[in-house]
Amino acid sequence: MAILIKNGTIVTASEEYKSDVLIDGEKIVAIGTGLDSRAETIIDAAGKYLFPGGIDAHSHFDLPFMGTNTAGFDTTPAAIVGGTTSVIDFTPQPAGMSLQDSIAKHREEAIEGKTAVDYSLHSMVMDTSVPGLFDEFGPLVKAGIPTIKLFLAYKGTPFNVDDATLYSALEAAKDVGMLAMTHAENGDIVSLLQQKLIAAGKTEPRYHAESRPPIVEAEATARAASLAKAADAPIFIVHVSCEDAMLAIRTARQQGVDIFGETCPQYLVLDVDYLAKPGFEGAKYVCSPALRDKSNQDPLWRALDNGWLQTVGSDHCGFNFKGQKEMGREQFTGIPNGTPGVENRLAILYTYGVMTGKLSLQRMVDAFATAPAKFFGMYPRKGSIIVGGDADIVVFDPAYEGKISVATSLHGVDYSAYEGFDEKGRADKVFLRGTLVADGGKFVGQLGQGKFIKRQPFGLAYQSRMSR
Ligand code: DUC
Ligand code: ZN
Ligand code: ZN
Repeated sequence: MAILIKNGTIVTASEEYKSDVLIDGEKIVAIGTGLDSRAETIIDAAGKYLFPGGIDAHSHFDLPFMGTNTAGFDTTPAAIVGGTTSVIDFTPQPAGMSLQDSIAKHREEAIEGKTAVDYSLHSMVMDTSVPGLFDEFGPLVKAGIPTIKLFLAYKGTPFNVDDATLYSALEAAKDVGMLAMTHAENGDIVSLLQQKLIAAGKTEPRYHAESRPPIVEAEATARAASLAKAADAPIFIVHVSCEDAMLAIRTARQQGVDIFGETCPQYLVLDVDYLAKPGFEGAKYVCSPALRDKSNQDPLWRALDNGWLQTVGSDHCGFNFKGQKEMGREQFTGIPNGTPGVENRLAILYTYGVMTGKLSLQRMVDAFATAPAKFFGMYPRKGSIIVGGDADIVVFDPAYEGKISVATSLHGVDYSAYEGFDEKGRADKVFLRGTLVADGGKFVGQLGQGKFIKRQPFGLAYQSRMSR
């Protein structure tokens, strides 16, 4: 069935122009002005932008973490109404299990038949005592999983790895086109500071930020960059939250290290004061890295606009306040880390970036869709509006004005981290592979419609190096 979207303004990572888009089946088959077609459905997009469907390369659906689980893939309609048509979810490695079995388990138990978005998975390297773990990288890449994640943070938990493990993983990864991603915080120092704060009776949510100050992130980021240099391998730093960590990435890249970075909406618009909200409400904002002093926000926007950081992922973690965040009432170290946000990525970038002049539309589209598609091996099938690509399209109404609220959210959790924030513009219609899945802010698709995306090995990212 053909669909013609007429009179819209297409925005890509490099251009903005008025054009029609013809969709046939799951693909974009023509782009041009005055397309004359006998399409069954014609949509007038005059006054609207057409953005590529967003790619959120950082989600945690159904993640067992800190003694509880995040909301599952049945809540992915939240992504769709927020203009995100694909996610790349992090797959934990249960103790003793191979990476490939961990991936199969996550797909079977958490995803298949449930997801509303197209999806892929990053493999989390956790239990390195499993024999032949690094030998799995090649088969994983062949199976369309060309990314691993390693945590320098979370000392004393199954997530944490040491420097030698990161270095060895980087060496093994580069040979097979695998890209290593790193959560860069100094786990030793965080653990020490946590113990000191708790011993001093400083147990409230706001001490979460004191236990992991910017220096623990900046130090681990610089160290990860050095290990990547030593291993002569590319590295991708997730959720960069502060100016100093961003500068560590920029400096290393200027010195020739193939290092890239992501930031997240929470670090662009929320700050450390949220953690001090009264009545334990600060727990809603406990995520790691921690929220920072507001002075970090403009440098992060500037880094995005200049391409010093390349992508924006949500780091979506759907924990309820009641029953889950409350697990840390006695002390902040018991609060499950993470904020929900898969629905809000486009709204925050457009309202607080584009509308304030901090981010160009092209850079927004790049960070929201195109750059993640390139880094993570989904381009050109996904990530742009391009003939032959999947018809993942957001018809964006810039005239819409509203507020973000838990009352209208599809996150499936009992609070919004952005409650009351303005929303200027919104995804009016969202197409996933040619099917209308959101209309007027409502989900009109089906759970189970999302498909697995087999991704290509790392390499295309080299074409999108922006500044050295
Ligand atoms: N940070 C979070 O805030 N939540 C989940 C994992 C992480 O690294
Ligand atoms: Zn992380
Ligand atoms: Zn994360």
